[in-house]
Amino acid sequence: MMSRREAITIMAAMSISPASSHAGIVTRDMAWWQSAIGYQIYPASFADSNDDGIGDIPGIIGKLDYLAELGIGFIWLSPVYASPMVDNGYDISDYRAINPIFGTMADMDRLIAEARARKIGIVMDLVVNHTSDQHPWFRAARSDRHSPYRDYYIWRDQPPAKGTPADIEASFGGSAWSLDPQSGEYYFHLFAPQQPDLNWANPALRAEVHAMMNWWLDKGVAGFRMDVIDLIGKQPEAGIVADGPELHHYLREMHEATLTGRDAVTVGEAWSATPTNAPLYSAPERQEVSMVFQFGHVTQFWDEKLGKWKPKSIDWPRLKATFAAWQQALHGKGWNSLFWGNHDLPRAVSRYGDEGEYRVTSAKALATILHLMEGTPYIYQGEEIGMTNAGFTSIEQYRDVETINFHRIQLAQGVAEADFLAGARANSRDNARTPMQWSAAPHAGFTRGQPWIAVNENFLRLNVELDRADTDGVFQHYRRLIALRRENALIRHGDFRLLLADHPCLIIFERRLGAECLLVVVNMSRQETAIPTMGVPSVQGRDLLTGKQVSIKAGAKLKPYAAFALRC
Ligand code: TEU
Ligand code: CA
Repeated sequence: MMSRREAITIMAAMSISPASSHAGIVTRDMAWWQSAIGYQIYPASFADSNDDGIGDIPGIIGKLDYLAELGIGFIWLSPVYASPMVDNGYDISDYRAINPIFGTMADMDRLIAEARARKIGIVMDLVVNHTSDQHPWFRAARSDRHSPYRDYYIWRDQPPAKGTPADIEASFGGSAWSLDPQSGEYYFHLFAPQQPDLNWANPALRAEVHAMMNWWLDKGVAGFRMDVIDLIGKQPEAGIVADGPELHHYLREMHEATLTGRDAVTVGEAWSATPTNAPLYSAPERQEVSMVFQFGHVTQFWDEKLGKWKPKSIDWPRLKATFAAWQQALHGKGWNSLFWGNHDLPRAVSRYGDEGEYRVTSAKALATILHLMEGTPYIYQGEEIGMTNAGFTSIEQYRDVETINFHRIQLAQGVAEADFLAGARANSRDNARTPMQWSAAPHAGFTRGQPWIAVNENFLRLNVELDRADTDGVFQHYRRLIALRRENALIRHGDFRLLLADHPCLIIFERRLGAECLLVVVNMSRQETAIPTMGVPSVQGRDLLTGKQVSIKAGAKLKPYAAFALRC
């Protein structure tokens, strides 16, 4: 049988587009999600239709034309299910109901249909590592030790002794074991105490999850983003949290029970994934998930002790090496997801670019790097106009459970308020959760009520209306990148070679497919930077993004955050 790479090379040579081909091998080898772009919506902060200050599903429907204009293929919708909202919906109390603050099930059905009419799929957030403590399963479990639901969760009669394997810390601070006063035992939760972990060792629980997934797939959703999916194989008593021994068995079983015969996309969130174990998730023959979100490029710049609260500055040679390792590890073996940001991470332009003088050019440069690698690129809402970190200056402005918990914990440990706030300003999850800036109208056109979290003060000069009207703006650049990927098998499937690996600020790589070659040249610096005498081919031609003639050669000067893509 022909390998995927061979099939694609032949297609490229014959300029067959996957959509227009009917040959079995082509449709099988080029899944729709390998040429589509994902766009993440954080519903509470996207668009508010009824002026209660909270974004909602009708608000999203009202913006579908905007998303279609951008050219996206699917929306990853952060949770809209029934939830007490301790963790903004990542604590679900009913997987088959919509939280009334976001709308109704009829709104949801309309969103699926209206999106489909624009060739956009809806990818649901599948949060099944844990439920809310208000979920009927947990209510039943805690009310009666003999309930069949008791074993849907993880219990022990004593808190673990310090230093024993089960003595695990929760992601939002404190012990992962909390006492349930009702039943007198301790239950396990890797996140907030209101997010009890499900016991995946229980086959009845797994069957319930599969049934729920099928219910959504039958409704017409395009797939799932799987929240912290690398944690479901945990064995807390043995101290095993991520990447447990049963993980891949559960994923294959889930695929078999829900995805077989369907053309859905699945993307697993896997903080523990490495270039070595990532093919286990996404190798097509293993039938697990389409791809994973991995975080190597994120966590490598966290502090050993204080983690995200003390981020290190970006070291481009290290970051380039990480990207190259991932590109190589999955080429022809699995599939990469590509992202700079999401609802848990700081804004891309603030973290990796320049949110000041070079905001627009650096946002475009970052987009060029990401969108011209192999994989499925994801855009986090607002990234397409270069939105920046929140800029909050006091703890009262924050809403996120993680930030608020760590504020309390770290201050109790002697961290100074100002130091904590500096860390939060750089890395709190709320940086990415301020409302979408649509226009210069009050509250950035997000709501006519009082927004649940403050709008970034820069909305008067940074909003969709202004940016979209500018041909040199961020939005139009994303549009062009998306179109370019659609038109070029080389961008979707070419191999990747990093040049000038050690250069401190030039990001230069080549993509090749058959006889085709693309050279990407980016200067991630505030300084004008000359191309060194060795290591970069001399190439002249038209920049595929601006149409301008450029000449890449030794000594050529690149302006701050200049970014080009040309055929070589
Ligand atoms: O995030 C997983 C997760 O580990 C993060 O909480 C991470 O520790 C933190 O953001 C680092 O900054 C997923 C969801 O994306 C997140 O929003 C949820 O809070 C979490 O799972 C629990 O469901
Ligand atoms: Ca609303």
